[in-house]
Amino acid sequence: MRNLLSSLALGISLFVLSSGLAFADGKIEVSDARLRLLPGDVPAAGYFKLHNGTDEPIKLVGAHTGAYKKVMMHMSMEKDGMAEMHAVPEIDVAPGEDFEFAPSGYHLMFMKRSALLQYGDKVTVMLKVEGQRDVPVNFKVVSPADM
Ligand SMILES: [Cu+2]
Repeated sequence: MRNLLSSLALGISLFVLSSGLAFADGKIEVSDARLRLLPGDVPAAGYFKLHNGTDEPIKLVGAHTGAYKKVMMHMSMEKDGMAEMHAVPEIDVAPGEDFEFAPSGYHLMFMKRSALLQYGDKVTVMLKVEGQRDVPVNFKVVSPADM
C-alpha cells in the first residue's frame, strides 16, 4: 500500500513538473518529421510539424544537414492545374502556434545528397531559427508510398 501511494505521489509530482516546465521554460517542438526519399538524385522533401512553445514569435530561416549539400524551404502551389514550387526565405510562427510542413504545401527541399540513405534511416537536420541556436531534428527516411 505504501509503495502504491508513493508511486502515485511520484507520478503526480512528475506530471506537475512536466506541465510546469512546458509553461515556464517553453521551447520549440517538432513532431512527425519525415524525409520522403526518391530514387536517384531527385530532390527529397521534408515534412514536419513545428510547435512554438515559447512566449516569443519565432522566425524559421532555413535548415542544413550533413546528408544533403543544400536545403531550401519551399511552398507548393497549384497554378492553372500545374504544381509549382517557390522558395520561401522565412516563416514566422507566433507564440503557441503550430506550423505544418506537409505534402502539397510547405516542405523542406533536400538537394544533392551527400550520403547513402535507406528507408528507415534517421537524418539529423538542423532547423535555423533567427536569433536562436539551431534546433536539431531527427527525420525518418520514408518512401513515397509511406507518406
Ligand atoms: Cu520543393
